[in-house]
Amino acid sequence: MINPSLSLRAPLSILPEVADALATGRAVVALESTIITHGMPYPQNMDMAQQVEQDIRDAGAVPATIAVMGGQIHIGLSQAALAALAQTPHARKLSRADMAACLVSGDTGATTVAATMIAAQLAGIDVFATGGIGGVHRGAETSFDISADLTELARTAVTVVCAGAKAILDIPKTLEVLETYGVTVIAYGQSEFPGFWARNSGLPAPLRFDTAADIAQAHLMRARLGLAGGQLVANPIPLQDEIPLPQITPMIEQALAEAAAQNMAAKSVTPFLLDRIFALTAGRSLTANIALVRNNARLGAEIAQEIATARA
Ligand code: PSU
Repeated sequence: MINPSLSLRAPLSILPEVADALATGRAVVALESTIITHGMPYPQNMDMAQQVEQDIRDAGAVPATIAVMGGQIHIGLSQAALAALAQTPHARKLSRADMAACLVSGDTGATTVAATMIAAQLAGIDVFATGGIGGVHRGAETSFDISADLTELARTAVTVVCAGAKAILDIPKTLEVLETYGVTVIAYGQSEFPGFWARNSGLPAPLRFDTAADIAQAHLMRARLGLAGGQLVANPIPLQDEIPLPQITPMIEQALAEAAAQNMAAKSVTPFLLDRIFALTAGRSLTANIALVRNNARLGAEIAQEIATARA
């Protein structure tokens, strides 16, 4: 359900297909746009965005890609808007801190996990699928670089499906912070926390569920308990698409060393590292990234349908 007290005031522009699905209680899956503008090069980013929307439709749910344009938070993008966004190289990368300011300025802004969660909650969407979340960066004990995605998971009641965390982050510290914040972290179908490009990370997941129905029930139970905050579902990349940990680890280490040598900081760190790892893996990281986002979209659609059925 749309939260009327919030959404009446928020400048939301909801695509008719999405508005119809929300009004009739059908399953909707939110998608972020930073992965389009900052996570992948053109034209692969546009192909990925269209393919992922199709995957969600094929799985029986309605996709809602979210972005800020022209002073409105768009919940669902037309094909033309999606294509335009994929070719906007200087879109702002929005999080909680700068979303309102971007709406005021009228600039085009891509939503990170944090900003997409805020928009999804305003629109009444429970489930959001993406590739990777931001987390605690390596060296955070001195840089204090911790993604606002983690704080958002602590306060906004959306279930986020990702493929685990990338080893460009400090994964043990990321899991520690999520635990401190009371975020439900669930590995899907395995006991180990997945490592994005690799199915494993060497770390146990806090929780494991094997069905979308159980994940949906846990989402609804959090609401019944009145708990703020969301769930993070970590869905391992399909076996045929993974870059095993021993192969990807040295490339991650090299990219991190280059980022440090070039004094990369704040919002530019993640896009820089993704770009370098793309080059070092000769493009394989991108193929894997697309495969895992599609896999997450399909699981997100299943969870959203289970939630819709339970509410009907
Ligand atoms: N991880 C990816 N691709 C991405 C991102 C993360 O594999 O595009 C984006 C997401 O939008 C995420 C954001 O919310 O980066 C985190 O950025 P930061 O670390 O600056 O908070």
